[in-house]
Amino acid sequence: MDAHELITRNAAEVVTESEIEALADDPEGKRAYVGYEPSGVLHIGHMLTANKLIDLQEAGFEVTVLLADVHAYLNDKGSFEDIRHTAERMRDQFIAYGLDESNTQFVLGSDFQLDDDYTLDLHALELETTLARAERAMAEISSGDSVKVSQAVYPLMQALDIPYLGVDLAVGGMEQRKVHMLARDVLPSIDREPPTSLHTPLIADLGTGRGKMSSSEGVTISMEDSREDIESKVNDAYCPPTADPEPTDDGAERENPVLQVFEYHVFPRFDSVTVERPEEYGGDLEYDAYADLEADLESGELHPADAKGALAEYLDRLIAPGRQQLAE
Ligand code: IYR
Repeated sequence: MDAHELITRNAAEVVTESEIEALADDPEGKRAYVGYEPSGVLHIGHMLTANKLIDLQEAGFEVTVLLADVHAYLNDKGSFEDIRHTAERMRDQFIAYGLDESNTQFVLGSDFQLDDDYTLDLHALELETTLARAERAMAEISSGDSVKVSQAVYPLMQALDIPYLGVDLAVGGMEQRKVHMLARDVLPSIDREPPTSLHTPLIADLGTGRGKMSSSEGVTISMEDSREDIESKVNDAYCPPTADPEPTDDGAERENPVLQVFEYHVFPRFDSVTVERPEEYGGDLEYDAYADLEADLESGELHPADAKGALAEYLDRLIAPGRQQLAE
């Protein structure tokens, strides 16, 4: 796979295509980053952007993981002391998951976001941004119903992180896109370059195929799960046997989260996937590419129960090193 394919595979969007092409032409020594509000234990949402960081490392990039303690504090995630403590646990989880330790820089937000220069630049961005714009940028990130001033400051700090960390590429889930668009618009006002960004898709809730999989609601998979937990969650997952998921009562769209997890989590990390089946049902199936597995599920050649069995097995393999690290 060439650098451009590694950088863009499974991305929902890149901004802009020509800027990504320029990075792909000469990726050696370029730096990409993702910021995470510390939560201690990695879950499947973190793993999705981490997979992209692993792709980028393979393409020649250096990687920064921002443990965004100040952002978590602004987003009402607890006391600053607790958040900081949690951040320390997260670092080891990322390494256990498979980020290349020799090529990953971990930075705590509070190590630079409280400096004088940063604060003054932040105030300059505050002068450039309407409350309505900041609020819109946060719509898919903020927790809580009522908008606090802290939530208007949050996206401006996220924008400022990009030049302060000196990165060439900002990576995040699709819920981060409006913050990155805001960054493109406001950073030139303080003589900084508009940043290039890459967004990973949102994965539907495992149980229902609706909305987005997250740790706060619905079913998620985390490094704390035992093999049995994973098996039972995957077993209960929504996985219609045909290409047309059943409509919901309210007409909302549904995805097949079992297929999504194969596509975004399993195939990027394994060269091939074996679905074990008893001889009487046709014996084992071997897939080198996600599209073949999808086609077989949708044609009925592959039964959802067999697909789920394989998914639990491969998820368990992805999670085992993190589970082991938590036990140490
Ligand atoms: N908004 C992210 C956390 C975050 C991301 C970046 I990229 C930053 O520079 C700072 C914070 C989240 O929703 O988890």
